[in-house]
Amino acid sequence: MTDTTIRRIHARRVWDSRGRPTVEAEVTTARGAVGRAIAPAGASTGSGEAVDRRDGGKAFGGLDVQHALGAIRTEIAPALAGMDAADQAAVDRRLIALDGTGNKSRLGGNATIAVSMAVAHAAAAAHDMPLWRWLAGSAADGPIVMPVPEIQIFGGGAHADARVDLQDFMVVCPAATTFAQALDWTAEVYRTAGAIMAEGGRRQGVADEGGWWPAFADNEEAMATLTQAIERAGFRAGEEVAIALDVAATQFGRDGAYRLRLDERSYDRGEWAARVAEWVGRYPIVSVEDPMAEDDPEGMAAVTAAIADRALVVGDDFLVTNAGRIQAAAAAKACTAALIKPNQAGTLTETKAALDAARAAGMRTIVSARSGETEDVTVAHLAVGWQADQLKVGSFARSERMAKWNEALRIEEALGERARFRAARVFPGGRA
Ligand code: 2PG
Ligand code: MG
Repeated sequence: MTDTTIRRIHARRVWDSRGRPTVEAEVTTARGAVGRAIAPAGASTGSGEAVDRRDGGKAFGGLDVQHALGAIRTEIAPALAGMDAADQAAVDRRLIALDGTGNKSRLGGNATIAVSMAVAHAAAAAHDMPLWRWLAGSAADGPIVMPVPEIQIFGGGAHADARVDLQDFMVVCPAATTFAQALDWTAEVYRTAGAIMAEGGRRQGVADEGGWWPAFADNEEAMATLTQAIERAGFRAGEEVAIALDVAATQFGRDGAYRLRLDERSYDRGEWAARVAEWVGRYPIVSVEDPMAEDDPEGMAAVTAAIADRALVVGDDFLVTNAGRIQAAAAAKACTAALIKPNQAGTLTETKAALDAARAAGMRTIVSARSGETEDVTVAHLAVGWQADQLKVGSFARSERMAKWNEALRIEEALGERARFRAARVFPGGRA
């Protein structure tokens, strides 16, 4: 038998893609297998997320993580020593009990997710398996469905100093037949979009996740320019390559009122839902994330009623990778897909429970990275191992993004003939 007993857990401070401190955990088993993982960090966070523990004070804008590292060293490491890394559920139960709060605020969600993911990596390493295979369990020997990549072309919102109000202008490739081909097509669209911006004298670098900086006169111009980029790159917009938006409306909506700074317009709930539906009608949009604020389930249900036959309605800040919230949203018909972010939940087991709840409710599932990322590629393995419908890790530039796309490419290659890619079925109206 492989010995997966946890012998040692080491915590170190490393740096994320925004140059901010973050938590890395390294788990070593009795036989010397090592698993390592790094906590990511969001910028547009939901209020129901697991809480990142940050030190405050002067250093690094108050964002240092010495307390979270201390929690791993003095509390988590001793509590998990001797436990079985292969029993993820038991490890995560211990983490949750040790924290004792509803939102990981005592130990820090950044401490718990780094440890939880590192434990999974250690168990996989002890079995001499890639993480996706360890997570897939007995399913690993059959056909494996690769996730559809959802890739940002223009950044915005909290990732671009609110230069435009909407956050992510992304593409998906419903007609691609492999994960690799979806990346090929996206590379052409990304490059073409950059060329269009340069022609207009509007190319001003990239936003936090690598998407082109959104130098637009209004929010809708981003959608029009993206449609133009898809077509000029040689694709049929909506069929071969389509648009996916993350509105991230919690950033500009409160109490049922929505204010677009750039457009200098305010909307009430009904008007805003109608505006979003109008965009879905006018542009080749097949997915809309957080169209309404996290405190507006009524608005989410209104948008879902209006567009669900044409586009996915995705909950991110609205659901915060929480199984209970996902069940409630399904009952209220408030969305049709769930974003799944490990650090919103704080442990891998809770992340998987959220994904299972979404799937059981008939929702689509999108495993997602954060705007603050690192070279850690765990999410690529989660998306494949759990056979999520989509993978969202930002744009097609900057190595903290490309590391994940490239890892998924390697996995698809390793799967060979066992890899399946059925992009069209993910979106409403797509073929099975
Ligand atoms: C989101 C993510 C990724 P953040 O809103 O979906 O784009 O952003 O990590 O800042 O929450
Ligand atoms: Mg989002």
